Amino acid sequence: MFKICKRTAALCIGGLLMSGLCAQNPVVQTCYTTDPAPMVHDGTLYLYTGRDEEKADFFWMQEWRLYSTTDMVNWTDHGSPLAIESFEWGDDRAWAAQCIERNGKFYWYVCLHSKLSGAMAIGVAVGDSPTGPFKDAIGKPLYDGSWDYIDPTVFIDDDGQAYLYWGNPNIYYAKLNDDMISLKGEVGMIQQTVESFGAPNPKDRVKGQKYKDVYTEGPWFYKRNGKYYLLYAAGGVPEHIAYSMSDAPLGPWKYMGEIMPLQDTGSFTNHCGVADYKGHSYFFYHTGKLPGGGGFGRSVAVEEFKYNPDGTFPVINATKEGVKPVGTLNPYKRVEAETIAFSEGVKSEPNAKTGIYISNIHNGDYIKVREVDFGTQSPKQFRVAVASALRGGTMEVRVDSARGPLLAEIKVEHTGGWEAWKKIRTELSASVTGVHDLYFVFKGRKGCKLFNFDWWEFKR
Ligand code: FUB
Repeated sequence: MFKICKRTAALCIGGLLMSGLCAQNPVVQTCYTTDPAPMVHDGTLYLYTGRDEEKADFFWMQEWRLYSTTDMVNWTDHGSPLAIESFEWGDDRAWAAQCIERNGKFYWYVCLHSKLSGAMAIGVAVGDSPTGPFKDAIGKPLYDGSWDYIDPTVFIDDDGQAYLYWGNPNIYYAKLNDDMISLKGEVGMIQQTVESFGAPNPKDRVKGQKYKDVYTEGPWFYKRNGKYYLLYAAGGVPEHIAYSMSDAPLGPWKYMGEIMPLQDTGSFTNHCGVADYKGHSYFFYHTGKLPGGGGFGRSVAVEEFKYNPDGTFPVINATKEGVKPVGTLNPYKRVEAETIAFSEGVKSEPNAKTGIYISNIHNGDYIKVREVDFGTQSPKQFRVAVASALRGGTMEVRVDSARGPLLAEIKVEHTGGWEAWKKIRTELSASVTGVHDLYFVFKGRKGCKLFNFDWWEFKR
């Protein structure tokens, strides 16, 4: 039997194999994702996002989505736990949002178009776990009534006081009561100056005058080592990411410069979120770089960075390679098919009973899963759950590249429906130990859907 012990080199020379083989960005390839808001809870990094529609000509967004990781390279799709229809008073534009935990409850602050005011409003949903289910916490907007009530960011300070910031092009703020679902006191507006944000308040700006920078939208508010940070999309469109710092939660703010300068992201908006995880600092943003994407077809990407010794940001540039793994994946515990490092062609879909699964599998599509740790003893068997309403196809399991050594081959036949799941097992054709990337390469009749894929696991 062929033995695979050491990692075999993946061929990453441009265009030699499939285009995404060395890419980690964008982090989700099964649909468009926007406006990233990372949250670390209980050892897992959760990534709350929006979703652009296919072929959209505006931000006609209908749902928010959720992904999670424990290694920064394999992302599990949790579907859409919150959508426009979760808010009876909303009718359109599921725009930027952020989730935070307090006393075991998860508060997801969103903005959407309000039927009540005919403008944008801030809403809040609540859930008992980071993945939901979530429901509108108050059955009405938290703050309603203006085009620029968008992009809420939330932070709970060390003294327990929670704050919201939002706005485009004004910067609004409010304190939250301890219940997290009502505002404490009046909503305020931050006075923008050249010193604090690079330019005066929007109403005081002189047309045609070039300013140092211009706050636009998408604030991201947090504290680190006693300093407060407000990151934001800046410069009008196209947007870059800049930031201001302060010694207190409500300022005075000091403009600190650009973090992600204008560059070829393929999107005229940008929107950031920052998180520390497993000893590393990560900067999330969005681009238009998924095939078919653009200004209204955006996708979340991530870069690792190190704060400068004085707490300021380095310049961060967009890459295709993304970040390095900070963990491994256990193949002996059932792995959901929607846990993906990179894929081409496939989509994800929800099922009320079995959860999210992978669909839209065609000949030549593949799913890559990274850092699979087989240990020192090779598995003997590979198992999957699949379903097909047509004639099925083949799943090849390959190691370290899409044309790497073949570990197993699963023949899928008609199972009686696209959600008529069947468990199939096969003995391995090679032995494998150590840490490897796995590729599920799908083969079958050209043009038609082959089968759906729910989960996989190896057995010793
Ligand atoms: O995604 C819709 C809007 O585009 C967001 O609310 C803004 O921050 C910009 O990213």
